[in-house]
Amino acid sequence: MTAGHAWDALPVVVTVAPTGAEVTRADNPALPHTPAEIAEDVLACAEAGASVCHLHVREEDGSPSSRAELFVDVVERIRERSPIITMVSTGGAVWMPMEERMTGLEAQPDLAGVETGSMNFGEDAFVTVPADARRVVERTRELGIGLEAEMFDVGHVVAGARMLERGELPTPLRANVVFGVPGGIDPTPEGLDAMLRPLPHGTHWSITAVGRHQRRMLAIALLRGAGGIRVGFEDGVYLRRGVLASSNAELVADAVELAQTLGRRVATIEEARELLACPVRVSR
Ligand code: KMH
Ligand code: ZN
Repeated sequence: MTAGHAWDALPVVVTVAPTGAEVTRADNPALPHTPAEIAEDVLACAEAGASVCHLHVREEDGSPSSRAELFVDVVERIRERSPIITMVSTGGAVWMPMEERMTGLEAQPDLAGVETGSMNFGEDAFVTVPADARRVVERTRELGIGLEAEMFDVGHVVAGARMLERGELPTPLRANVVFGVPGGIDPTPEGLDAMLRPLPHGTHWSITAVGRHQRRMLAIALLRGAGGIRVGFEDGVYLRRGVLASSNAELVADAVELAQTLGRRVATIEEARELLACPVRVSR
């Protein structure tokens, strides 16, 4: 919840994460790979109610990429046709060194993610030491890009709160709390309590959940006043148990319906820009 809003009056920011770095076309054949495919998907998602897109890029063969020109291409294609808020990942893929994870910033998106801690990510180590996070913050400051902290466990929330106190993260804190990654916090109501407890007052928080508890976690968070929810192939390829989603837009439409069923209004892109304190862009 953000200060100044009754929890049920706060419009919900719907984010789509269309591609990610781990999911493949073997998981869902509709996964977009190229900048053109990703942009096309994002536009359909904006039509369906998404106001933010969280972007990773892929090579044409589907392998995760860190080429800045692919980020520039996808951000430009989206901006030509939609005011949707663009956000790039600096999480990348687990095997990417930090400098490769940061290349998306050169596309000058509206927002970027920043990891505030390290963890196991399935069988791999996903490492972001404090100096890495500060590097991301510094480059986003130079380029006038807003930030969303990506938090996969309680220690990441505590670290993000400390960074905010030290002025190392911009205010207001925008936090995305992520549930269900093996190695991270468990997707349970108690897990949500634990993640929300250290969040500073006035944080705009959204929820991501992966795996079979996704819909339930989103519902619980919506009832707890979440400011945002995230869906898309990065987080899950199924619409329902055993039913593959036909597109990212279908997942967004379903998330919008869930929010509305629970009495929550979905934010327009303009509202989302304000809620997420997106820097106003003069060029690009
Ligand atoms: N692909 C994961 C290792 C993020 O974008 O901030 C990291 C990730 C998180 O996707
Ligand atoms: Zn991501």
